[in-house]
Amino acid sequence: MTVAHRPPAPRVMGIVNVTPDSFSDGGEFLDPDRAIAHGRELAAEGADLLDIGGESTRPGAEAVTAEEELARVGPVVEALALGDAPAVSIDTSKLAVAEAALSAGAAMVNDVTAMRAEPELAGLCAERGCEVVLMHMLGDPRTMQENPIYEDVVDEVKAFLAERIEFAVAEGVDEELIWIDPGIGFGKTVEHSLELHRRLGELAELGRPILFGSSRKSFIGKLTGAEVHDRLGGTVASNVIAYANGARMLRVHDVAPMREALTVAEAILSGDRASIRP
Ligand code: HH2
Repeated sequence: MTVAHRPPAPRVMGIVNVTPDSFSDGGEFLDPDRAIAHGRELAAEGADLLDIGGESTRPGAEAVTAEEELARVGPVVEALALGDAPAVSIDTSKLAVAEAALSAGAAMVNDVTAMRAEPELAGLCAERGCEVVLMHMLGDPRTMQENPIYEDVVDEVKAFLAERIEFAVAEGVDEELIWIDPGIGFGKTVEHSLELHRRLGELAELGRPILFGSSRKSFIGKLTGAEVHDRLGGTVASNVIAYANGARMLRVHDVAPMREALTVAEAILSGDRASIRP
């Protein structure tokens, strides 16, 4: 068999939502002890990073204050960033939340607004030398899914991310620490989401690794008819395709099945016999 290409092993980011209203697991882990236990479970399942968030970004979600967000995520970040557990990422757009999380040991700031909500976040990340995720979103979480229109979704996402990389670097962020993300579900129709999967490789031309977050999202339900808790098969298909097309980190709720699928996908794509068990 010819080896088509040999992509480096992807990282898996496990989602820990400390919120009452996240679209798929709202309220399940609002209690800090449950969130911490969930993070440890995802770590045991093979997560390379844990992405901890205290504000839902689902369409129509209520905004929360920095105080409230910090009260939710603070104890969870502190507990999960200890010891040799996976690295912790803080999913926030707020300077105060990011600052506290980084001080408590977080190694990455994942900002769905790509530092547009609070541009000072860039200076903080530069100073702390943390990894940064810049994500594309059209509009804001309240209205983004109403009627997103693009002439060419991939070209526009790419141009946006190029501009945000330039901004972050101008503010002192080390370019080598930046991840980019097409923002599946953030101002995208089903067709836009599918096209972003197919043409993901074009975003890699920006020279930064791609983080991909499609876990349980509505485009899967619109294709399969499955309710939010029943979208694992669709999630796995989406993420395996994203990996084959260039994604280097996959943000998912269900870490164990994703790891299993990636082990097989990686073996197929690389043609490497080393992963075959005796
Ligand atoms: N998606 C969500 C939240 N944060 N961050 C990145 N970088 N990429 C994403 O695709 C992404 C993200 C939404 O998913 P979830 O956290 O499960 O839901 P909610 O925002 O309702 O808490």
